Amino acid sequence: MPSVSSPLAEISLEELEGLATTAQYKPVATLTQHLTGINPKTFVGSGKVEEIRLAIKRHNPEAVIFDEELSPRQNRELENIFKCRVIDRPWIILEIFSNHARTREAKTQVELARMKYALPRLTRMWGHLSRQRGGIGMRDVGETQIQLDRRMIRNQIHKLEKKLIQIDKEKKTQRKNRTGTYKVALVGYTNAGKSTLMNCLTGADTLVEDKLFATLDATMRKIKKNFPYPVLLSDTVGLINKLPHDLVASFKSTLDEVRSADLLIHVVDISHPEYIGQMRTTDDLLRQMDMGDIDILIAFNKIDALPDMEILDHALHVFPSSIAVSCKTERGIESLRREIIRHYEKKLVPYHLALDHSQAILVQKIRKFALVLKEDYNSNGIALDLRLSPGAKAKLKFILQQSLKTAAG
Ligand SMILES: Nc1nc2c(ncn2[C@@H]2O[C@H](COP(=O)(O)OP(=O)(O)OP(=O)(O)O)[C@@H](O)[C@H]2O)c(=O)[nH]1
Ligand SMILES: [Mg+2]
Repeated sequence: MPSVSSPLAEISLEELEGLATTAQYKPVATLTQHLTGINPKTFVGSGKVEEIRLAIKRHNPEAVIFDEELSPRQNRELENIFKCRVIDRPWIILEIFSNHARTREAKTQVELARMKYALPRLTRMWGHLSRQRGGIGMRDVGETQIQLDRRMIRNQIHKLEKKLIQIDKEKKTQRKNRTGTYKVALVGYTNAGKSTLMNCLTGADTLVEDKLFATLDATMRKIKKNFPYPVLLSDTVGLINKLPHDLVASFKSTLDEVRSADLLIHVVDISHPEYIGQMRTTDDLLRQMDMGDIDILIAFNKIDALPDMEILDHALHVFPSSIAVSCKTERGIESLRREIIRHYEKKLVPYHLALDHSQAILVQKIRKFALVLKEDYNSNGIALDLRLSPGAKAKLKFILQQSLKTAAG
């Protein structure tokens, strides 16, 4: 696993080992190099290439994994020299995503990202496309086969893109039905504890695992318990440094749901030595996915695992409106709940509504998505004092129109 050597690179390499293990590779040797410039042909310098070649001879590994994205040319060149499969960090991430995807949407998106990534990288070494080992097989095949495979991949990309457009349409319809409810999304670096927090807040049983990318599909739960208003909470895919570009593009659509959220809770594993870097990566990716403008509440999680409370004091000082929690001991969860409610109430606007007596049945419906402060039944009808979220206004309008239609019909 060659990488650029520096303290940051060490942490990145550790993370790469985690990724490789999750993808079911067993690391046998790690090599680093302090690069002053990138070699356009082989990424690392010729001395390091030789060193890796010798390590391959000694360990006979299944693959050599680079912690950086290699260009298709570098990938090809290195495989020719090493006579061994060469993989880079984005590909490992794609392999993991491919193994963990469960829903039709996630599977389609990952497959599309993988195809786009593989297309310029097909080599004799990688052989033709099969489903083995997360996708690209190892058979040594000729140029004609590669040409055939390229054509097959292009067709496949086209089909997958069409399928995604269809899935997207279906999801838009589902989303329309959800306007009006306050939406909160949990975002953050992989393994930060998003799914655990989701379970803590909702009492749900979402998959929690001490591995990278346990969650791939956005799960949603309506929470009523301990909240004065219904809140729709979604758990999302974890983010990571050097996420493949095609995957970011693909997941932009999965995260459509998140893009329409009223509030993002950025879950941070404060017990991780690189938590600041992880926060930065998350912020950058949120911006790339057009989510930089949504209100954010930072939740510093895993405070029970902190070796030194000064770390937390410092973080709370730098990010003053953040909340410290531990999903394990439930410390701080109540404060987080209150903070979510405070954010919600900040967004509510006063609204006065006059209804006919014949529309009395609507009051119950309105109560489900709006705060009813006062209801006055008088000879003219029903006067309501409401507090509405911006999304709830659209919902109210819809309900009133429906009621008028029914009355007219
Ligand atoms: N000590 C401690 N561990 C925690 C806490 N919260 C979560 N964990 C552990 O952290 C690991 C990751 O938790 P998840 O909830 O799966 O993390 P995630 O952010 O959903 O991860 P991905 O879905 O992979 O992005 C699990 O082993 C959890 O048990 C906490 O407050 N304290
Ligand atoms: Mg998760």
